[in-house]
Amino acid sequence: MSSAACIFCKIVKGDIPSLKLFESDKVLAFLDINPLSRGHALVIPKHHGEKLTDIPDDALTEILPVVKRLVKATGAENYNVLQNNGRIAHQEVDHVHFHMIPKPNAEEGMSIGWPQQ
Ligand code: IU
Repeated sequence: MSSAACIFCKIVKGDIPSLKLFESDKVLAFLDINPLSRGHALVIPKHHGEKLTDIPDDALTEILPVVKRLVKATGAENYNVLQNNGRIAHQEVDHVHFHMIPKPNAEEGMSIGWPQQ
């Protein structure tokens, strides 16, 4: 299932270019267009679903191993893995995505910059 208006579905289909890091039948990983740190990646199910609870288990279970591989590829020892659901929880793109945000060192520190509610 995909949503014609969904920007991440367009990335999955190749209608919008992305810097792909990993791709399988069910999962795509690509660099975030507005990274919070060098190597900030997004891992998404190809199946369109707005929130975590909309995604089939078989797609979800493929995602964390991909996140883990990306962490290892960066060599980062400090990193955040984030997954936001709903506007109040800072979700901007309504297609489930896991952020993998390396924090290479203290000088190159990450600032998420989310507003206080
Ligand atoms: P959020 O969890 O929904 O707040 O994060 C959305 C992320 O999607 C954010 O980090 C954006 O920079 C990123 N992004 C992207 O990588 N490519 C896009 O075309 C769009 C958003 I729109």
